[in-house]
Amino acid sequence: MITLFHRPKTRSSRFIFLLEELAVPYEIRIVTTRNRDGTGAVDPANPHPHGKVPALSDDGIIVFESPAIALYLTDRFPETGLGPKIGARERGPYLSWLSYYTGVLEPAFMCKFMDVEVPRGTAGWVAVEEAMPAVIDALTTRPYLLGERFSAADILYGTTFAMFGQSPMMPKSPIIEAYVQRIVSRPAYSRAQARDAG
Ligand SMILES: N[C@@H](CCC(=O)N[C@@H](CS)C(=O)NCC(=O)O)C(=O)O
Repeated sequence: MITLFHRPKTRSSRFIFLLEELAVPYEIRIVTTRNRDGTGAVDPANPHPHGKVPALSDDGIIVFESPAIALYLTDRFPETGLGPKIGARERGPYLSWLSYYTGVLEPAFMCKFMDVEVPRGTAGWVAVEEAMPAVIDALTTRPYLLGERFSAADILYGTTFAMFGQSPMMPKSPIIEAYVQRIVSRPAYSRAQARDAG
């Protein structure tokens, strides 16, 4: 059985979306996490090494960190077509966008949020102002990051942009707005939202 360690309305919510897309049996285990204001506590039941969410257990095999969970699940259920198989040409862009999400885009957004300047030429990531044009460029000629095919990478990017859409941190872009609409109009997204609400 797949168990998602989850705290409602956090980064783990998008894995309810992915699991709904995959249409495989899963259970949700609600855990506590630390809060920004110093309240809250790591839940001893959560297998993530820092007590963060998401974390996943697949019959005791533990997977943590969002891109790893996305890749694990789409490899585990290849017949669902939500991630290109090993050896497929699209696998290159798939791995690239998954890694870019965690290695570049999230640090870029966090720097902006915390008002920290990204040191040019030394940090492994770039500022939001440089990262977003790369994503927009990729989505200018195609509906999804991999082309015509929706993948788990779009779940990470689409839900992030949906969340930051109204924030001044996010550069306004009709390309991104249309992309977010494509992602949030999926029936699995609505089912996940309902499940996340309890
Ligand atoms: N790098 C992790 C980040 C996970 C993360 O920071 N999750 C937040 C919730 S949105 C959390 O668990 N925060 C509690 C804490 O930092 O202790 C991933 O992408 O999976």
